[in-house]
Amino acid sequence: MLTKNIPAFLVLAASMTLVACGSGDDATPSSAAAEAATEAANDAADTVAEDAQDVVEDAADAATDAIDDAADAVADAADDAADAMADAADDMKDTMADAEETVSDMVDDAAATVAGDSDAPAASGDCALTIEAGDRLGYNTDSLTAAASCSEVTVTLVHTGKLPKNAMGHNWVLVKKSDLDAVGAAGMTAGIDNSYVPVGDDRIIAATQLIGGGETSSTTVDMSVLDADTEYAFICTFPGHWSIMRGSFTIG
Ligand SMILES: [Cu+2]
Repeated sequence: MLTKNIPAFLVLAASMTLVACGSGDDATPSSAAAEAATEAANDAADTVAEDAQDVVEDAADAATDAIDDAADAVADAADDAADAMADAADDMKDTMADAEETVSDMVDDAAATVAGDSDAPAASGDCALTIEAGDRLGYNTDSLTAAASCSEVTVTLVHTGKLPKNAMGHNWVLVKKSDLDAVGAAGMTAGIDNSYVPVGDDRIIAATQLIGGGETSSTTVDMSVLDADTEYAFICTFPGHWSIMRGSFTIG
């Protein structure tokens, strides 16, 4: 604006010089000088007005730009906030999914543990076997397997019935399969006080007590006395039971 004013000022000064020089006899040059001065003044005024308008327009543009920039900044901030919230929501979803997975795994593990526990007697049962008999003639299994790695195996007989041992007593006696019938027969005469197990009979490898309903009795089998090439069997020597209550005892 200042640079634009300088030519106008110079024009105005020149006009005034012309007016001063033309103050002689001829009125026409003087009038022409006045006209030129007026024109120059008008031009200068126009220039000033134009400059002012430019300044106002520039200011308006600047203000508009500033408002636009501010609006853009607000929009950007809003976008950023929305993105951040979306990210946070995604993160939360992931976290919850992870948590759900963890809970699911824990439930599976717990279920596996419970299942494992219920299998535990069988799984660890190679050296600790359990067999049951109730108020009917018969064991709950006709075969037991002891791990060859066991130095000794504990066999526990559980009477799951209610009848007393003199009516429906059971025991668990381990013998060679070849001795089964002979030991069964010998047991009949051994008497209930000896659990129907022949006393001092070296054919008896292991034997529990005779038990009635609700009772439990265990015996330990010394695995070192067993021969891998020999077949072994278990029987109940209560009179009349051995023909039915029998099973195979194998080394696995
Ligand atoms: Cu029996």
